[in-house]
Parts: sequence; structure tokens; C-alpha cells
Amino acid sequence: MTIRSSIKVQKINMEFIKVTENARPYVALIQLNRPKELNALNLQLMGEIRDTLKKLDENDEVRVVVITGNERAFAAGADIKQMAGKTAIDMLNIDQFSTWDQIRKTKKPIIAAVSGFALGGGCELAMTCDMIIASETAKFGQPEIKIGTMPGAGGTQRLTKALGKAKAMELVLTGDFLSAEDACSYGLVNRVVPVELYLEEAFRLAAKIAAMSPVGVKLAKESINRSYETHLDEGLHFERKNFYLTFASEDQKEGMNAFIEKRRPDFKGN
Ligand code: DAK
Repeated sequence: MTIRSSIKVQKINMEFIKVTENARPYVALIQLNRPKELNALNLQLMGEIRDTLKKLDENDEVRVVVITGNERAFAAGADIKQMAGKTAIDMLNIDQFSTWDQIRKTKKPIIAAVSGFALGGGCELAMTCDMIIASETAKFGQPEIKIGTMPGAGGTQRLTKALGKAKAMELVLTGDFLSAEDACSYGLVNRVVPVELYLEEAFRLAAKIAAMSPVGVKLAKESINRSYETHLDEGLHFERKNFYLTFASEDQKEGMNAFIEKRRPDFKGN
């Protein structure tokens, strides 16, 4: 690989993400940029990630993509304020899954550089990436149960594959968080580094992969995913139907409204 230090850094700012096409030689960076909302994933932000990944996948000057947030939060989940009032049919019509599926189809490797909260959809976005570098402060979790719903973007499937049934069951049913150290011991993340180094470490890993054959990397990623995802499609389908169903419940409205009103939810089971 030739190191092209004279090349101008290409930065593109969208409303909710910042993109640097050549953050390092052949390495692009996507930074989630809704810091006040802890990078909550609203529909537009997810659309910006989808469209950017599609462009980067077609750009020969990019071989690896790093996705990050900031020190406090990778992403604290899908935007509860945007989802709270939705019915099951609204959710079905919005069809956010096509966006998540498009992200999942990216051919180039994606590394998540995670610090702080990676919760709900944030944890699912990190797990949709191919590798995760975590800072010591990273906290992973699927707390949807606390707001009357359940993971909807692969959490029940990918967490179970990564952690095994018992631990995944505990996390999804209690909403408890997993520390970076525990996430690493279970194999959910590649490694944990001090907070000031997590992005650099992600770039270091990206550079190593970017020096390999882009064709070999693409085909190897596809092959590993074939092994990993053989039963995933069926599992995702099942999870999606159940996720929509939670939006037919009063508990989902109560849970999300309680979050917005900063009070404890009173779940009735209907
Ligand atoms: N949505 C909207 N706003 C959020 C948010 C979220 N997920 N997380 C945090 N915020 C906002 C807070 O409301 C607050 O806003 P203001 O009150 O200042 O206006 C601001 O960010 C700072 O948060 P806190 O004041 O709460 O900060 P703390 O340090 O006290 O607490 C926390 C941090 C991360 C523990 C807390 O914010 C929290 O519990 N957040 C919610 C975590 C959560 O429940 N996440 C799961 C959301 S449900 C799907 C794809 C994905 C999904 C579903 C479907 N399809 C493809 C269909 C995913 C669903 C989810 O992720």
C-alpha cells in the first residue's frame, strides 16, 4: 500500500453524522454527531449512515470504515422520543429494517470504535459492524425491556451468538449493562483499551486490514458472515414480528412516555 500523505482530507458534514473519507490512508471515519441526545439513532441519522456506507462501499479509495460516537456515548439507542407514539402499523410502514439490512450488506469491513453507552439500537449497530474496539468506559446493553419493548435490530440474535444463551437472556430480560471488560471476556468485542486510545486502536486495526488485498478481505468477510448468518435470517424475521407486536401494547406507550417524562414506568401487562 502506498502512503499518500499529501492527499487532502475529505470531510463531509451531514445533519447527524460527520464523515471523513480518508481519515487514514484507505480508511474512512463515520462519527455519529447528536451529542446532546447521546447519539440517539433517529430515522434520519440511520439514513445518513446507510447512504454514506453505500457510497464508501463504491469508493476504491476506501478499504475499511470505522464508525464511532464520542467519549460519553457510542449511541444510547434508537430515538425513544421519535418512537414513543408509534403504532405497530406505523412501525411496519416506516420499514426501518430496509435501512438496517442495507447497512448489513456493506461489503467492506466496518470497525465500531465504542466508548461510553452502546445501548439498544446502539449496541445493535455496534454488533452489526464486523469488529468492535472498546474503551474501558464502554457499556453494552439491550435495555428495551425497561421501556416496554424488546430488541428489534438483531439484539436477541447477535447477543445470543456472542455471549451464549444464559448471559444474553439475563441482559435482554433485565436490561442490565455489560462492562467493556466483561464484553471482551465473552468475545463480544475484540479488545479494550484506555479511553484516550480507542479511536487510534480502531484506526490501527483498520490500517492493518487496509494493507491486505481488498478482494481477499471482501470475500473473507462474506465467507465469515455466511457461517455466522446461516440461521440469522430466520431469527431476525422472528424477532421483527415480535418487536412490532410490542407497539400494540399499552406497556410500550407507558415505558417510553415514562422515559420522556423522567418517571418510573407502571407496567400493567397489556
Ligand atoms: N432516545 C431519545 N433520547 C435519549 C435517549 C434515547 N434512546 N437516550 C438518551 N436520550 C436523551 C435524554 O432524554 C436526555 O435528553 P434531555 O432530557 O437532556 O432532553 C439526554 O439524552 C441525556 O440523557 P440523560 O439525561 O438520560 O443522561 P444520563 O447520563 O442520566 O443517562 C442513559 C444515560 C443512557 C442511561 C439514559 O439516557 C438512558 O437510559 N437512555 C435510554 C436508553 C435506552 O432505553 N435505550 C434503548 C432505546 S430503544 C429498530 C431498530 C432499533 C431499535 C428498534 C427498532 N428497527 C429497525 C425497527 C432500537 C430500539 C432502542 O434502542
